Amino acid sequence: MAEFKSGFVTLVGRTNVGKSTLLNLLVGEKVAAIANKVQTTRTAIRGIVNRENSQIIFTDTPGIHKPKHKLNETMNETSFASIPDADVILFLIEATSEDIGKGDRMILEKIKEAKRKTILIINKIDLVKREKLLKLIDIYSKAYDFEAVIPISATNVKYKEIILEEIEKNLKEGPAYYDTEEYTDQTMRQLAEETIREKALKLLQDEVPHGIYVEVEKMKLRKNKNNEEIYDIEATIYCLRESHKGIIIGKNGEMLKRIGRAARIDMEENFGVKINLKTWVKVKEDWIDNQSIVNKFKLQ
Ligand SMILES: Nc1nc2c(ncn2[C@@H]2O[C@H](COP(=O)(O)OP(=O)(O)OP(=O)(O)O)[C@@H](O)[C@H]2O)c(=O)[nH]1
Ligand SMILES: [Mg+2]
Repeated sequence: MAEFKSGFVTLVGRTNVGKSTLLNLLVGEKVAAIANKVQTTRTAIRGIVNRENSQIIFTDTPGIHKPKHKLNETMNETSFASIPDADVILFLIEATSEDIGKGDRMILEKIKEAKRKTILIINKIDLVKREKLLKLIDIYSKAYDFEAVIPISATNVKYKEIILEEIEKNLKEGPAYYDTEEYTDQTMRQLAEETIREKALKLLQDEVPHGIYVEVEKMKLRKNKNNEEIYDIEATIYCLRESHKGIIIGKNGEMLKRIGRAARIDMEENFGVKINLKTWVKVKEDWIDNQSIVNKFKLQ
């Protein structure tokens, strides 16, 4: 019989390279928020893949970026702190890169220090020509001794198995750390908060979405008149300024309704249960520089 393997795999990379997209692809469930904006992921999110002969526990991390405030600093710290703890690192870069940029070089230095097994994932190959890709592979292969270099498109499911097999090859014998039915260690409350934040990120513009955080105050399962199970969820979207509050609520409350509707549809699909979602918007100035609030996003 084949030995059972297990291990912790961390996804690291600059912001917006597609780490969360890849995590969701590998897990086969939506565990992390995705948006075409920088700094979508704020905290370490675990996704679990259970295979016949292995259990792989992934940690998605906030993208590395230039810090402007305490939240940013904490996000970078969370990502760098996850590197030495990993059995295998998935280092994601964008295929469109010409060279090893400053952010990627910084990540590579941390990987070198930690001396962890690392697989280089070159994402978004749908956006570049082959010659450019080969050049990039060459540059990176000279910079570090990667276990493997895999060019992919995280939006295409055909790459899933290739990556999982490569990871499995690099894992050691070990037990299943999590129940094999589980695919994340996030609570439903955290998933609900992330879903609402993702919709706000997608629908809002400029600096507004980066200054928000979501807190679910109530989550209660009940039966409705037709004896169907329904979750009552109440959440508050905190933002930095009165003007932001106005934008989030929108004319006649339209924007908040859109955010709520999109979040509800997503959650009903992911949780497999009807949802009754109520949302409020409140201003909490300077929360982004408030260490005790920001600690909420620290690596657990
Ligand atoms: N064209 C293309 N776009 C992709 C691919 N993978 C991801 N994206 C897009 O890239 C954007 C960022 O994806 P995310 O998964 O949120 O990126 P991230 O690295 O988690 O970003 P942060 O959480 O901010 O660090 C989204 O709009 C994705 O749809 C890909 O293979 N090709
Ligand atoms: Mg992300």
